[in-house]
Amino acid sequence: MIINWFPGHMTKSLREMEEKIKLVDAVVYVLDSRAPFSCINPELNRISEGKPVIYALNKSDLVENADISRWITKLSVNGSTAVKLNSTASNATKVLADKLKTVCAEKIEKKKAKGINAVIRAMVIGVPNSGKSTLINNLCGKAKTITGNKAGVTRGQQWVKITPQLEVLDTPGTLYPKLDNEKTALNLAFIGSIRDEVLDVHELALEMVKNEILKEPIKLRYGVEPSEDARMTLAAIARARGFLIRGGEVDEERAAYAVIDDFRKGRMGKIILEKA
Ligand SMILES: Nc1nc2c(ncn2[C@@H]2O[C@H](COP(=O)(O)OP(=O)(O)OP(=O)(O)O)[C@@H](O)[C@H]2O)c(=O)[nH]1
Ligand SMILES: [Mg+2]
Repeated sequence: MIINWFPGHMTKSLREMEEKIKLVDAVVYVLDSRAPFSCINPELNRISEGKPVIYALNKSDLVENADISRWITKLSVNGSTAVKLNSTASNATKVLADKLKTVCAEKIEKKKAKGINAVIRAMVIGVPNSGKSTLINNLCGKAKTITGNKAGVTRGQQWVKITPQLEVLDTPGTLYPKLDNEKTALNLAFIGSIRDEVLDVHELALEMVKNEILKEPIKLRYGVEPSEDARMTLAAIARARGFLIRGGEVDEERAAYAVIDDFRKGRMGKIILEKA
């Protein structure tokens, strides 16, 4: 499957992030817990270099706790830390606000010695649809940023004041321009980080039903044994779901949308595509 996945506007987004990085004390690097490795890209690493990084393993509600714990250990190296988050749960991001204070403790203490309350500024970065804007809304307890269940919702940067002592910068989701690893591209497409408009939904669903990790969950969800022939599997899913078109033919397209949506919404169970 060929994925044309780097829209031109991302170059501009990356450049704008590079300009603002000087102004921030820390970086919150938001990863989708279902595919943390694919969410880490060299461009974002380069931009955050030299700043304390807190990895936010977001959408943790969609994977098993044990898998998250292993990723937290793996990512907590070289001065970086990691926290487990479900940004859709109320007050779930307090742990992140506390971590920001910890990594900026030196600045806070220095200002305090001068009788000033430090203002901590953090840039929130990550691939599209990883939940950056939702996380920010959770931090401030208000819908200050626009969120949406698709890639590319945030179009420009936006500062959000969380408290008088904490400000965060929302950024548009960005990908890596030169990605030649098909597995990473597919994982990003599975989790909804690549705009569906540039993907062939039917082909994407075929890739899903072929995926080793998804075989068992597909069997459990649809009562269909994935076969060697991905189209046959998709047709069997359509039949099992009663997705038929006139003449009794199976509606593969509808099955394709269902498979993708079921995975993304966690209806196939807690699935991690990349273990630590
Ligand atoms: N299950 C679950 N869904 C989440 C979580 N965080 C965000 N979402 C959902 O993920 C989708 C994308 O959220 P956004 O906050 O718009 O993502 P974003 O990273 O800002 O996306 P871009 O602006 O496109 O880069 C929305 O449907 C959110 O409700 C989470 O922790 N768990
Ligand atoms: Mg956003």
